[in-house]
Amino acid sequence: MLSNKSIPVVETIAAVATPPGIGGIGIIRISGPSALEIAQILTGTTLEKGRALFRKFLDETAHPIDHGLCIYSQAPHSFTGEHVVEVQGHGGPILLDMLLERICSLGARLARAGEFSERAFLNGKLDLAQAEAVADLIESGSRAAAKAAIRSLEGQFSSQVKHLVSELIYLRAYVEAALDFAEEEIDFLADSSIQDKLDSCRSSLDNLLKQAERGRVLNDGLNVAIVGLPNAGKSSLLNYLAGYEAAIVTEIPGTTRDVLRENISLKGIPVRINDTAGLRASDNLVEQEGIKRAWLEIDKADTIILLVDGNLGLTPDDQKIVEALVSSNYHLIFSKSDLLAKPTELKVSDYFISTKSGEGIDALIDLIVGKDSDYNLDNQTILARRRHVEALISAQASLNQAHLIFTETHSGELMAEDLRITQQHLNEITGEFTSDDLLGTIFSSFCVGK
Ligand SMILES: Nc1nc2c(ncn2[C@@H]2O[C@H](COP(=O)(O)OP(=O)(O)OP(=O)(O)O)[C@@H](O)[C@H]2O)c(=O)[nH]1
Ligand SMILES: [Mg+2]
Repeated sequence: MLSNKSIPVVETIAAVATPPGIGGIGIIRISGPSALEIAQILTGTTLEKGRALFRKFLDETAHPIDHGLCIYSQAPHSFTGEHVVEVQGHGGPILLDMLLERICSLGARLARAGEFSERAFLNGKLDLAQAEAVADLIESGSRAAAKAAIRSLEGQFSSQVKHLVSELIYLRAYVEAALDFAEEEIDFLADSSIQDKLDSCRSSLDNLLKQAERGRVLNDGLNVAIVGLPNAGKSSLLNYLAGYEAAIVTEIPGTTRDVLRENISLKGIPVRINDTAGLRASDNLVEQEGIKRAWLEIDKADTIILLVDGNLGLTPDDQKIVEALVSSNYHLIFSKSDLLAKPTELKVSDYFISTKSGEGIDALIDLIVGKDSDYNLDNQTILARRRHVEALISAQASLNQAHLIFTETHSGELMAEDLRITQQHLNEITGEFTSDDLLGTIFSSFCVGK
């Protein structure tokens, strides 16, 4: 006997799509197979696809709860790819609750966070990077980020990933063909066109990674830690950049204990500046705790500003800090240049600043956010997430490995495997190869109604 038990039933979902609170209009979105039927019972009328119709929204006794526009989008021509009806009533929270309750009593259930976007993804209306761009566009913290997010949403990021994947598929086909004709493998791999294709993939990937890293910074902001010996001028720098006296500044070494954080914007990029306790050996419990926290900030920072008192120059104690900084993402900056009799005593390549005169601060900002990083002027920037950058870094590592094998061992089999892994990492970005767990994590971070 035939049974349809294994076919999952698609439920119709509904949620308020406008933000909570009072507003002129409040929108409820209904999506799924029964969306039209529910809306037609709700309005007691027939709806037509693609037309905004003014209707009353009725309760079970046919009394109006509210009235407004109803817009029906027929599957698959809707955001989710399913039948969708948007019910636009007045924007009062109680009213919208009543409407939503009525819609649920007609057969819909409340949507989970991100469920509309998840359905759009599952129905092939958006790829994963585009679905993420919807959330990032809504949450963008600056104009530059919003502009970059719409570019990602319109597919500028995904199309570059897809282009790279098709280059890789071509290369894989070439290498795998060589494996199928094992005796001729050496000849195949000696073919200079493989080298050319490999080089082309590597340079496209490097370029995409640079763009994604910029997009990630625009999305998340940069985390900058100011560190150094006590009295180096760290808190003075924080205050200068923040534009007000956020931190206590005194000539007593060891003034700052807690980490002080200020969110600022440098050249259109959101930056979080963290001022930390001076790093030195201390018997004081409170200071010890501050120093411990300073090291935690160092671990988390995208960029570290290691401030050194310009009057004293690089002392053995500064040298110890340099040695303890395992990562290379720090800039050594000399402070208090206004006190230097002859700043030229320093090497030309050294950076020096003064928070008294403002000298060197513009150059320091360039150092933090990158010299040519006016994201507002750039109309190429795409918005990306840390997840995308990590996938591109993994793809780069396996592609470099494939290159190494190609140049050194000429093993077609190993090379084919690395190319396969590279492609898999790239597919994680657009969602063609993504675990259900990851999808769950991504979509549940969206808000309800999105
Ligand atoms: N002339 C001059 N003095 C500065 C400058 N920056 C800081 N100072 C002075 O240096 C002393 C220490 O400054 P802070 O900003 O408190 O130094 P800090 O690195 O935060 O010190 P701790 O919190 O103790 O680790 C204060 O007396 C500041 O006025 C500068 O650019 N020029
Ligand atoms: Mg301080």
